Amino acid sequence: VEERASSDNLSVSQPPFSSDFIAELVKLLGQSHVLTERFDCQAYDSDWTKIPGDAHLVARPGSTAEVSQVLALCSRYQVAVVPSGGRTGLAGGATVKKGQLALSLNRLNRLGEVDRIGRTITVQAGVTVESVHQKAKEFSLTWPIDLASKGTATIGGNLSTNAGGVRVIRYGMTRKWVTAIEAVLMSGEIIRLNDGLEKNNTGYDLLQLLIGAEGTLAVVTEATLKLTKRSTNSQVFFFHVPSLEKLNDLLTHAWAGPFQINAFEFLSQDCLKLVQRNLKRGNNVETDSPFYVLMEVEPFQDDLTTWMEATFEKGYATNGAHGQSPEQQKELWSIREGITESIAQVGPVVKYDVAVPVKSIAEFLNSVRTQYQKTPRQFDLYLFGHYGDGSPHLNLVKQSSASQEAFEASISTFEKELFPLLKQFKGSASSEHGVGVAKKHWVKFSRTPTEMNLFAMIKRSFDPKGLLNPGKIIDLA
Ligand code: 2HG
Ligand code: ZN
Repeated sequence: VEERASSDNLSVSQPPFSSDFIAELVKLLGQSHVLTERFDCQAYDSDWTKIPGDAHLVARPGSTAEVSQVLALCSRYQVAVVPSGGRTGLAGGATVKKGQLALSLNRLNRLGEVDRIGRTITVQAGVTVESVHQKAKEFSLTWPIDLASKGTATIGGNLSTNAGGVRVIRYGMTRKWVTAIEAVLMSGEIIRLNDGLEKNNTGYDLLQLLIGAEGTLAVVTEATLKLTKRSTNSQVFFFHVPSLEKLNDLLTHAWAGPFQINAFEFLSQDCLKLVQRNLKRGNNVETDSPFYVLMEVEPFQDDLTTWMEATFEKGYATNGAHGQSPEQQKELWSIREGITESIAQVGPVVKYDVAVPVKSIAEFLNSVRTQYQKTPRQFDLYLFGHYGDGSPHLNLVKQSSASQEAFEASISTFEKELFPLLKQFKGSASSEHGVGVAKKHWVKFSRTPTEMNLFAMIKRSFDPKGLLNPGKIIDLA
């Protein structure tokens, strides 16, 4: 719930910025790249969670050297720094508290050349995911991390959150697709990790440590991304699935199909109805089924008829659309990609982005639904997400008749059961959105005290003064 997250201890309180500090910052970057008016700074307050922030100072360095100088300056003045990319995060990892400097990486937007023999591209942190896709496409290649926010999400943020998205079932998460990182430590020192090597077994993997660190260990300024062949013959199915059990059957049947599965995404009927009503998409899909699956495949053979016939004969799906042309596929994808936006139009929402072993997802979701039935109805439950990865999204949306207090109280009741349930299923409290500030109080359900101690030691060894994105992931005593 927004209020609860915002009142969390984001950091020890900081003094207001001194005029000397601001003057030195302006000297480094030039007046036009230091924002001091609250009106100009407010866009940097938070991410898509809208957890309230209060940015009063924004630095917009234009190079790694300038990032280094800014961090060194902040260290000297003991000013806390919050790295800021496209701010499409869903855990409040970019939320800026009063007295913290927002460090925008957006001017670091150099897109390098594609290395066609090594199949990589080197880009700066502020480049959007979509720009990487467009560049790679010129060479029939892609960076296979794909998510609805790709037009705004930047590489720095993607790496810092180890973003997932809709094709993890085929390609894995961001961390599999990075071979070098340049980053700046809070002291101002620039580090280059791994330098594009495919194989490098020389001790601890610091590159992987920075991926998913949510900007708490170092500021990512540049990365070399691994590319792969772009699929050109993919096909998309949109199935009507009569139950969660049948979703499992359909997935098992799909694994045995004559294709590679690129995506296996599900949504409940309520999600479909919202997308139809609020975004006017998918209006020709009948709302006759409790669940729907969007499956993207890359066939090994031209004809998928036999496989499809068996799908319906065996009752794994009751109806379906088959998108073969790029336009049809885009239309089907737009239903899945519109869910978050259509939910945002309804009202306050609490999002859980959890993971359970794939084999347990149906059972887990059934338990969640039972729990939902038992909880006083102050919210509606929307289920969707990455079924094939065991990574469902639970969105709890306030009912319009409920007061904010009653909504929050019912969320607390629901959570008290949800997290033990997750533990019972050996799940994770955050499958892909990270921890930020929004999920700090849930981490203990996924990590042991020993792990949390190691987290704190790692954090201190990178950032002894605790100035880099303080209060995100963990609170240091
Ligand atoms: C998605 O899978 C994103 O569409 C957003 O991770 C999920 O809004 C959400 O809960
Ligand atoms: Zn997701």
